[in-house]
Amino acid sequence: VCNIRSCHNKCAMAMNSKPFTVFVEGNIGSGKTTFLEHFRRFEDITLLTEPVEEWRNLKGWNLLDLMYKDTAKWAMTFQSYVSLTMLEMHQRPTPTPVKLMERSLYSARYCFVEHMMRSGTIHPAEFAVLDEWFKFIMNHIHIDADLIVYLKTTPSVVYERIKKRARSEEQCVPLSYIEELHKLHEDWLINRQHAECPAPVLVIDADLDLSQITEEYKKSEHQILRKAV
Ligand code: DCP
Repeated sequence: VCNIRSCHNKCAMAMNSKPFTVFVEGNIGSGKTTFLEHFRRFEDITLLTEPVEEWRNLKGWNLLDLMYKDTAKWAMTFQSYVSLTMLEMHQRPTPTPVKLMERSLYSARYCFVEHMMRSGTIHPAEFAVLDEWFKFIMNHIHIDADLIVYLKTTPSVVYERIKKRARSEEQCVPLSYIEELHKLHEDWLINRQHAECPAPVLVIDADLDLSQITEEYKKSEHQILRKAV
């Protein structure tokens, strides 16, 4: 393996090795999509934004909307489809040395499904099925993970953003849900309460507004592009 740090990316590619894989995680409205867009200017990065549009249109059905309108009935179906689309993203062949993904199978399980189980939204039997799928995937399919970027936010800040962006399905999302999701992200990424935290975590202050956030995003560039600062 070439030891020259600055050419490591190219060498890795020439050797046909796996891309350096980064998951971007954080609460709803924490700016994951904006963060990914910041990296569009760089060569050699594959950006995989979350397949929200697929969740909104599966053969004409808006699963995200069904899930928010009747959570007890649709949460299991929705999370099952989220897992499938996330697995497809994890598996997607990447022709570049760096792969930047919005969310992962891990946050689906440790934040969203965990919340549904703890709040009683899904039946323990439904949780058991989702959990068995998750464990089977973890035990039998290799999921590349080299770095997690955690866009850390204050619940009240993202709550205001969610109200402002007015995604129709999210109109009824209460602050308490955002607070609980925040705690689950913290438990997973900061307090390490689950066995699996698959990669080192880089924490970014994502409370800053758009005019200031670029400077904050820049701080992560060298770790993602793996160049000397
Ligand atoms: N969602 C869910 N279960 C998951 C993943 C997402 O219920 N396993 C829901 C929560 C949101 C919508 O899907 O209503 C999209 O959530 P994300 O936080 O993943 O994406 P955002 O678009 O909010 O990200 P950001 O604003 O940070 O770019």
